[in-house]
Amino acid sequence: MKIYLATNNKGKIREINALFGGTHFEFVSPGELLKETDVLEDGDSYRENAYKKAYPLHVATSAPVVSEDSGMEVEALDGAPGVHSARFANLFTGKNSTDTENIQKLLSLLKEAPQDAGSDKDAGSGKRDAKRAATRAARYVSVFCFITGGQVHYFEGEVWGDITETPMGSGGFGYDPVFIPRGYSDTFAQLGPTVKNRISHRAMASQKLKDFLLTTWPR
Ligand code: ITT
Repeated sequence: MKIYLATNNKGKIREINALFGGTHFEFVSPGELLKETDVLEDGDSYRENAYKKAYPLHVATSAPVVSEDSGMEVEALDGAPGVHSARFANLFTGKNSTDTENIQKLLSLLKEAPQDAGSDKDAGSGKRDAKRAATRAARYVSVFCFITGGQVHYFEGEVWGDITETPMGSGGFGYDPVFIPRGYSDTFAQLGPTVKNRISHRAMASQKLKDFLLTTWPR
């Protein structure tokens, strides 16, 4: 069964179809239709932005539509870039920015942030908390929006990790070359799609969507 996926991001389409491998669902790009229903992703939350992407396409086609909004939240940057992850390097112009530009901006803002979270001897002195607040800990967040027959459903996932000091690896997309998921010592870009699609924020959220779709439209 084909379902529209309201996105311009080829990396997302590839990953989401891989995550639904073995099911009877295939996510297809709406192509030109998406241009006609193009929206400003200016919401304050992933849910809001995901809804803004899916709703106009649902109205235009009357068909079921899935969209996804995602981002990277870094502790030392108070949760930035968050919903602004895709255009982080061009925040004030609103123009699209490349993955390389976004990564460069993130790394330069993090130059002063230490890797460690403080030692036990700092406990109680306030030093450890200060250090922890300035760590390179980060999480990826993914929120799917699914609209069918005017009903809206959301599915969320996250994965925690740390931001590296330099980019490593060539797989994936976006911030993958600088994100090491917890429990691993390589970036998502080095680990490759098999590992990423098992533990990522998108994998967690899409599992929930998958359960819902399989119940709604069993094979
Ligand atoms: P659409 O809005 O067309 O879906 P987009 O790339 O603009 O595509 P978002 O608005 O959801 O998507 O922005 C998410 C950004 O967060 C994305 O461009 C990456 O920079 C980053 N990101 C999200 N998930 C990621 C992942 O799995 N790997 C790397 N970067 C990711």
